[in-house]
Parts: sequence; C-alpha cells; structure tokens
Amino acid sequence: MDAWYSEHHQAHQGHDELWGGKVIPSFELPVRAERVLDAFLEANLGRVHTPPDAGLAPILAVHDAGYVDFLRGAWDAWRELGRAHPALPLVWHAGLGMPAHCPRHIEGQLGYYSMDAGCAIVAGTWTAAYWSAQCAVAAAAALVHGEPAAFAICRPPGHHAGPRTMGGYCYLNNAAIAAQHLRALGQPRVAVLDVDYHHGNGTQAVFWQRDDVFFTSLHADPNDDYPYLSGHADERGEGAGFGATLNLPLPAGTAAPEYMATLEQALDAVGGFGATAVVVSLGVDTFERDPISRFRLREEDYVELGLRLRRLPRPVLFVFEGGYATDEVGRNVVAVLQGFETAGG
Ligand code: OKP
Ligand code: ZN
Repeated sequence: MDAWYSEHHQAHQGHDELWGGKVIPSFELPVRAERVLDAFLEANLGRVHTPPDAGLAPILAVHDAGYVDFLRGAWDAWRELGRAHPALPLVWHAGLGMPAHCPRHIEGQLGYYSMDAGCAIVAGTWTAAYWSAQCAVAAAAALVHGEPAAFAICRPPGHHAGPRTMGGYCYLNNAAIAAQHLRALGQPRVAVLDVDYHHGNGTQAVFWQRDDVFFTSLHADPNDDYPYLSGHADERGEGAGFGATLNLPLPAGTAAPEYMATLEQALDAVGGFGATAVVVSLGVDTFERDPISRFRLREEDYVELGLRLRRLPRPVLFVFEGGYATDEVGRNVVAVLQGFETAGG
C-alpha cells in the first residue's frame, strides 16, 4: 500500500500540555511521524506521496466554519497580545447548563473551542493540522480510485477533535474527514475502527446521530484514563445513529489475549454493518512501554493485529493516531501494516 505524508507537520512543535497539574513539553513530538515514515520506507511497503491540496471543503464537511476560522487565526490573535509562548485555554464550558456565546478575546475562544488543555497552539499548528488532514483526504481518494489499502501518516493526530472542539493533541479529525470524504466520493456505508489506546470521542461525536458511518473503538476504560468523559459501552449513538456506535472499553493492564478477543467483536460488528469501506484509526499507544498508557501489547502483537484486520471489508484506510514511545512507534505501526499485507489466510 502507498502512504501519504507532508513535512508541514514539523512546524507544529514546541507546544506544551497540562500534565498532572504542571505545564510540560508535549509528548506529541515531530519525531513520531518521522519514525513512522522511516519505518514505512525501510519496510518497502509502498510509495510515499505528498498530498495535493484539496482545499477546505473536505474539512468543512466535518468541522464548523467558526471553529476552522478560529484555528486558522488563533496564533496571530495570541501574538497580538504580545505573547510568544504557546497558546493554551483558560476556561471551558463544562456543563454550565446554558448555551455559551463565542467570546471576542482569543483566550476565551481557546476555551470555547477546547475540551481540555492538550492542544496548545503555536505558529505552525494550523499548517500542520491542515496538511495532516490533507494526507487523510488524499489517501481516501486513492481508495476510491481502486487501491485496496492506503496509509495516511497524519500528525497531529485527529480522533479527539470534534465538530467544534480541539483536545488531546487533536485539532482536525483526520479519520472523520477521511470517512466523510469516502461518503462524498460515493461509498454508501463507511466504518471507522479505532484501535488507539484512548477513546476517539471526536469521531464518535461527528457520527453520533448517523447511520451511514459506523464507529467502533477499543480503548482504556474511561473510568480510569483519558479522555475520561466518554467511551463507555452504553454510549451507542442517538436517533438514526442509535446502534451505529460500539464502544469496547478495556481495563488497565490489558494484554494481547483479551485485546484480540475484543477486537474480534469489533470486526464482527463492522462486518454486520455491511461497510463498503473502512477507516482504521491506528494508534499504537497500546504498546507495553508507551509513556502515557497502560495496555501491554508487544511488537509481535502488532503483526497479529494486522493479520486480524485482513477480515475487514476493503478498501481499508489506515490513519496514524497516537503512539508516544518514540523509539518503537515506527516499528509498531509498520508491523500492523505488514501483518495486514501478508498474503493468504
Ligand atoms: C491522544 B491520542 C493521561 C494523560 C493524557 C492526553 C492524551 C492524548 C492522547 N494520563 N493526555 O489518543 O493518542
Ligand atoms: Zn491515544
């Protein structure tokens, strides 16, 4: 399979995050995508393309225009206050019980459009997020042109970003944008399978009320881990979308046997839905030595994961999400792709 990668992601760096009550440099580093690119090339899995510019339309099919305008202008507005350090929100509309107005002040806007303090904005954030989404859009288009599989090396990641919220290192929801783009290009039923360690709350929100895009996710039990406020098994969608969301939370310490058994449930559900195309939110922060997570998958388990994903209806688009063990992230991602590309079975 071919991959799509844009070096614009490098402009998004030097950002901080709120961690255990302290502001620290983010775990979400440029080297992550570089390691994935290196491993993909080294494994000789396919060619790497720079995405063409498909413009804002595929992004605006998922995200509110006001939110997109905010992201584009946030750094300049922050700089106008004389601030040279990364922008972070100060307020959140956390169940105030009333609708909120979008404020004029950039500090207020950062809160209005955030779910947490995981999304600092620096000079290159918009450019990086825009081209990350373009990687997903271009890879989705390749599927429609007949490729059985494709890989979008997205950075920053996307699955925590909702229609009008950033959070958890995510600004634009690359997987949701790709799934929606597949719909726009004529795929009638699209499934998103999210295997990142964290619940893909943003993707869930985008498709919450829809029956044409199925969302299923394996992730850490939100009682015990980020994003805490979503990902329970009783969240199943709403209205027409009821039943088109399937959450499979797992306890801290989960290792391959329980993980693979649960994956089979997700695969059954995607098959039962009758998906004509699948987007895999591919995070490898389920790794035993991931610095921010608590599952116990090993490198050989990622090959097994890829082998099992061959049961998915094709075409399949892999979208890079999390994975913070920078020495192993490339190998682990590529192990999934290699398992998936193994002939036979
Ligand atoms: C983004 B993705 C947990 C802190 C979590 C934010 C994690 C964002 C993960 N102790 N901080 O899903 O990989
Ligand atoms: Zn994650």
